[in-house]
Amino acid sequence: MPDVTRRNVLRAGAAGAGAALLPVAWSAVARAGSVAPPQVLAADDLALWYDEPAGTDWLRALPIGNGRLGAMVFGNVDTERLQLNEDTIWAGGPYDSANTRGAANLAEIRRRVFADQWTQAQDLINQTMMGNPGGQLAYQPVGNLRLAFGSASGASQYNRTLDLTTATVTTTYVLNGVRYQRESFASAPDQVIVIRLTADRAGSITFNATFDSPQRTTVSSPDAATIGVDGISGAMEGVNGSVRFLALAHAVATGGTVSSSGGTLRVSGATSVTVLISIGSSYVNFRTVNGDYQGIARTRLNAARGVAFDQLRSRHLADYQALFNRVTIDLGRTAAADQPTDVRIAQHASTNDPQFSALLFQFGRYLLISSSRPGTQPANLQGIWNDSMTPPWDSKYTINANLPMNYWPADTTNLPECFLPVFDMIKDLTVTGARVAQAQYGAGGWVTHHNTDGWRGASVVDGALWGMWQTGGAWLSTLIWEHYLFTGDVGFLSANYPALKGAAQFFLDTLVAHPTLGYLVTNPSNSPELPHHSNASVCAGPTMDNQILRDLFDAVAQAGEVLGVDATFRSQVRTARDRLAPSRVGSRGNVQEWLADWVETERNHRHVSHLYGLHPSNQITKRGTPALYEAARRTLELRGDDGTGWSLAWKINYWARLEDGTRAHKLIRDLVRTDRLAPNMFDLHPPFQIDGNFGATSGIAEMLLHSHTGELHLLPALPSGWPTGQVAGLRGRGGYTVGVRWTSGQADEISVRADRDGTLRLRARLFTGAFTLVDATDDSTPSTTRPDTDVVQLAVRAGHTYRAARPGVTPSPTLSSTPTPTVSPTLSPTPSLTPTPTPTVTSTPSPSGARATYTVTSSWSGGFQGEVTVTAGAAPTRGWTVSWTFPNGQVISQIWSGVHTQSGANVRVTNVDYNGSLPAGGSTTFGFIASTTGANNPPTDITCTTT
Ligand code: FUC
Repeated sequence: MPDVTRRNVLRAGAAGAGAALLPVAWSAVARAGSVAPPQVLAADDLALWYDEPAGTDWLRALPIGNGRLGAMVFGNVDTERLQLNEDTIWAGGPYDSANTRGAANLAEIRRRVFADQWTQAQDLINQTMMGNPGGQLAYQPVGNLRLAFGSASGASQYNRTLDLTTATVTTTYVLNGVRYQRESFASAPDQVIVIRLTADRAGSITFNATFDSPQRTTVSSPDAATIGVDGISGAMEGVNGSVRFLALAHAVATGGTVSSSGGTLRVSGATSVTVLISIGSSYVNFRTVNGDYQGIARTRLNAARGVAFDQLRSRHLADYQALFNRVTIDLGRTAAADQPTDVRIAQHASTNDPQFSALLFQFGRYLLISSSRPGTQPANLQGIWNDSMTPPWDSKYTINANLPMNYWPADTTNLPECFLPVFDMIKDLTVTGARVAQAQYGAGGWVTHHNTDGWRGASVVDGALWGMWQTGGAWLSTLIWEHYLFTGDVGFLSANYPALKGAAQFFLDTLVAHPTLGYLVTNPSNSPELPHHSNASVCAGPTMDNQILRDLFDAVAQAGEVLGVDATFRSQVRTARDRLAPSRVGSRGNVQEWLADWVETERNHRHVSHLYGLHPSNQITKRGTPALYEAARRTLELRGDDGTGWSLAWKINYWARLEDGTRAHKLIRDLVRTDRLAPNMFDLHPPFQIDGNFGATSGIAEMLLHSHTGELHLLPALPSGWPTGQVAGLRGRGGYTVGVRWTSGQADEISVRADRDGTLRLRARLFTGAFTLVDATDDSTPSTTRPDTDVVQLAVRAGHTYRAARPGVTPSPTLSSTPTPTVSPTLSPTPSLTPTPTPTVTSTPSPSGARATYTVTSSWSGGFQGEVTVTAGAAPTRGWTVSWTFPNGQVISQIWSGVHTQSGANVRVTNVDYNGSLPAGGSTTFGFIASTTGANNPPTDITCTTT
């Protein structure tokens, strides 16, 4: 395997143009008389659908994923292709990115920057401060599974969908009088990808299945119904490929025959077939790659083989829908939704298609659920979907814009669990980043620059112009506090506080006083990727750095207060914070991007970093800093609307924060164009970059709800294009679940459920007229104050839902589910524990109040899997905890929705769903997969509690 020439990729894309990678803009023609297929209507139009297969075009294939495993499903009639990914298959192997030449040149670099000798400073950075190696390593594919069916000639009634409500890709067609159907999904509970093939005439399914891969691999037939591909990741940047992987595909058929030899799986004359795909990787963490990848692949396949397809599917649905169903959105529907998805994109500029915004919003949530789950890698530049050994920008993590924006919708759209991989990554970076801080700056704490990869590279890469940006770790650390603001989870804050503190420590150690202005500034750094003079981006104290550091220092000080720790450190960071340069209005009425009032060399540059203070931060607000707020608007006018896919998505969020729904909506329309959205709705930089999808979802949420100034502001940027609609389940900082319904651009009804006791400020135009406000949980009328004409303030109680409405408006049952804290869950029927022998439950569930307890004893060894189904009683319920405790000796390899902790000799697995809701009679399933190092370690004391 030749060393991947990453620099070539970089050259094509580093300036952001990506010219060599530009896909040709595509087109699609409206279908006369088209109507959405019944299954799309059944999904309330929350489905992507097409009347043609993807052919060879990856950007027409449809993504499925369970956070760890990903596949692009092509849906071709003659040969189905599943292009496969596993989220830890990275080129190279563990490496230490710190440059051991030390910090000796830092003083001279700083001197040159302060002397306005920027290019000379960059030269010295390129000579002395680059990481080792000078670039990072790529995320790589596993390969493809192809099912060859034979000729497609004569196929008709073709249709394929990606149903976002079930996370399933379905392909149907009629061939030789037989209706065929394929359903594919990636199951998180069972950790396999499942393809179900059915036909309406017995014995009609015949195909050969094979693996192929661009990696160094060998294929095999491990048994009579299974094929495998065993490989190792590629070398790159002089680092040998070291991640080993095994993918297995196994077929179970009803009717017909199945055989496997020489790496080919043959299915003949079957009536239905289930193909299970399992993938194991040797990546354990950024330092270790000796995992039992073959054991993992086999254990997961063997466990799934014992589960009937219906059960696999129902577990997948329960797991996925527990996340996806938390937010519903309806922006109205027009006949535009009766065209296939690619046609809708191609026509978007000339049609009124409000449902497409709802689809785009939910597609981003779908992609986050599918690419980022507790215990997995964070979503990279392509989520988890990549077919190339040399993907654009290595498909890694770009921190100066892209990685943070991937997670903007995580909390606001009620997917807090999907955020967790980022905090695991931050923890890794505190280790590698501490090495870089020490070696390259002689500083304590930890630092990360503008990129990282699977190995948690933390040094300066790609050249000073792009890479010499110090505040990557600082920005990531602010996400800890941000997440805490939504969840109020003190345990989480405490566990992640060391990372926050370490990020701040680095800057306490490295900020320097500006020689003339006196401010404490970063030096050297840049305003991401934008030269302020010809070929010179490096500078001291760019506005974005100052804004990020203000947030970082505030966060660490407030976290220290919450946790009651580090009083001295707190006052140190507060002192440093007060010496940072404020954001300023420049000569053009704009927000100044640098300390000096320079004019950017590229007026329409894609990065608008200095408005970080407007979004995601709250340093620039309409009512708090009116002058800067106006300057932010002027900045956006000067920069212009156009940009890369992700840049457009940033601007949706910006205009939403500027409370300009018309302009935010215009930016959505700019993003829904054939040069910015692929036929499969993947956002195009171009090329494909998933951040634009996540940014769009975040932007739509920001148009409907703000919570960044200590209040909930409903419909702050509602465009006239969405005159009537409803959204439910959005989350606000402070721990609120929010729903709102509107007609003619005006809220009719607002619902807010509080997680905690506190004071709630609600801002909405509704409050400027007549309205009613009740505590819907106990039917009382809360007393209110009116700090502003459109603001109501009230004391709220944990678990209570408050409803404001225009007089005479009938409460909508779908806006919030009424909490019924007295409901007892049932664990039904008994905890299911596999494999055999089935563990013995020695006490039956005895729900008392909102709690049920089991004691379980049994013998077991090897792989282990357990799950509990929580069923609501006669009334809906919200919020529950399921926990298992069992003796030490297990390795928890996968859990969904929750955390595991080790306390003394016990491992405790806690599956928490504190935001989900269950309708009356509804149920959801929680579980984990563990492997053991010893036998006879049964779980004990399974409890379930609801709140
Ligand atoms: C930054 C951006 C580019 C691209 C890359 C992945 O370098 O400036 O536009 O998004 O990250």
